[in-house]
Amino acid sequence: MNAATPSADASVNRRFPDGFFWGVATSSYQIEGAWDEDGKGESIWDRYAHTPGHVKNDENGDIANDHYHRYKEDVALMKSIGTTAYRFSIAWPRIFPDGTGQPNRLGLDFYKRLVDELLGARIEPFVTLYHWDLPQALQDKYGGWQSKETAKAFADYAGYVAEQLGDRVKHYFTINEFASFVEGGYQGFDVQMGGGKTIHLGGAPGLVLSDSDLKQVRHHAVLGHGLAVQAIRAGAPAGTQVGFAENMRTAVPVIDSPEYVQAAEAATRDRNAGFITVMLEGRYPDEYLAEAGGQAPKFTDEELATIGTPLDFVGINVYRPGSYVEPSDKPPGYRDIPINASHPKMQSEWHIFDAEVMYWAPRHVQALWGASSIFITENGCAASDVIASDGRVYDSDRVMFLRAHLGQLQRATADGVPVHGCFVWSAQDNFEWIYGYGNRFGIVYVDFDTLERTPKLSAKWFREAARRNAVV
Ligand code: GBH
Repeated sequence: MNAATPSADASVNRRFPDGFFWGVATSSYQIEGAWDEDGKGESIWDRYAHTPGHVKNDENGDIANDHYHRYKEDVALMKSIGTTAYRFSIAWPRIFPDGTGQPNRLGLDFYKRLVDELLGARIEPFVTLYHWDLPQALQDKYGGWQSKETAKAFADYAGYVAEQLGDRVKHYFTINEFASFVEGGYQGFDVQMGGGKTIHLGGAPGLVLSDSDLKQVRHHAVLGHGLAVQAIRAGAPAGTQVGFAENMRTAVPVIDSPEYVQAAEAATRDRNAGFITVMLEGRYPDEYLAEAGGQAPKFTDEELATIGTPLDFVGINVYRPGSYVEPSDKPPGYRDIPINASHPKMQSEWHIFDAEVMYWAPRHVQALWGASSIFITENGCAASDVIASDGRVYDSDRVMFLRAHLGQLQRATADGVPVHGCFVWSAQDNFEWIYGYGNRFGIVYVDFDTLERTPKLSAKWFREAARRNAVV
């Protein structure tokens, strides 16, 4: 063998740091089913999906993957594909059917059973407290996140869960994807695609508020996060770690040079002003308030201090670049470049493809906010998966997607960005919100007639990567 021969063993130079978590993720409404069992209250997604015309083919999460009854099989499956961490969400209306008041013991018991099963399989549980299934009662009573009362109720619920599960769960995410449920649920929002095209997305509760009202909803959501962080710390044992999981709008620099990187960082800070930036800086950027003018959210200094409560880690969902930027002589010092019409994309209509985002997103988080611990709380893609005649599912495009993204993530860790784990979305195909069951994100295939689970080719890839703690 001469010096120019490449190493045959990826684990030599494409390894992740020791102790890196190889995770998969899901959320309650998307997989549990059992929508009205054991005393569970109605959620806004139950109501929204039960109303015709909202979800493709009028599908809903009534049964979904029936994970509520099949969780043991699902944990065993996760173990068999080498998973070392599982990020799942708790359905608030299972714990407090009316949003507040008396807790429902049966709902809590389900999560205790699930967590015990995970710990028995040596899979670390990571709990998300809010993945969009708000108790309908709080929507009816307060207009949901339009009121501070919902933020307070969220903190009470979060504190209660942390107290009840504190002996076995060490990591909590308060809220998943603020932008998605706030902008999507209370106004609807446009996503930039190639060739100047945009698409419009929405979700429960399906309201269309004014810009100023929307900014107030955003404020209540981050306030709910901050109050929940404090309630979790008050209720859980010392050493419990808390953060959020946000789909950061990441600006990717066109060129890897200091001016471009600086422009991309500035753009990322601005684009996330109402969520990540205020949570990590404890204040709204001046430009955000100036731009909003009379429509700025109303807040107190005390609320800002709560929103900015220091966190143990930063969680980001990474799917695609939000934009590409280059430096500009004019304020704000950067400009978006158009995305080409032929830009590659994955199956979901919003999903443009560029794995570089997996390098820049955590690197921006470290550079902008000095985060000392970062988790990639979601990364993955939908694909046109089918069971082949030999019974297998050949999702070659998902293998490409994951390998490319994890390659960029490994590059980030090699550059000293403190990423401590990555959760593939998703552990299995599931209910993809307004797209129903059409968009399959799983590394495990689910037949939604028989509910049979079949690991895909990507699960085999994941297992080998996890085993070697490296990009393979
Ligand atoms: C996440 O949402 C959700 O957490 C999860 O429940 C869902 O199943 C999964 O991803 C797959 O969709 O702002 O540039 O990223 C993602 C929902 C977030 C997708 C906003 C579209 C807009 C493009 N959406 N995104 S961008």
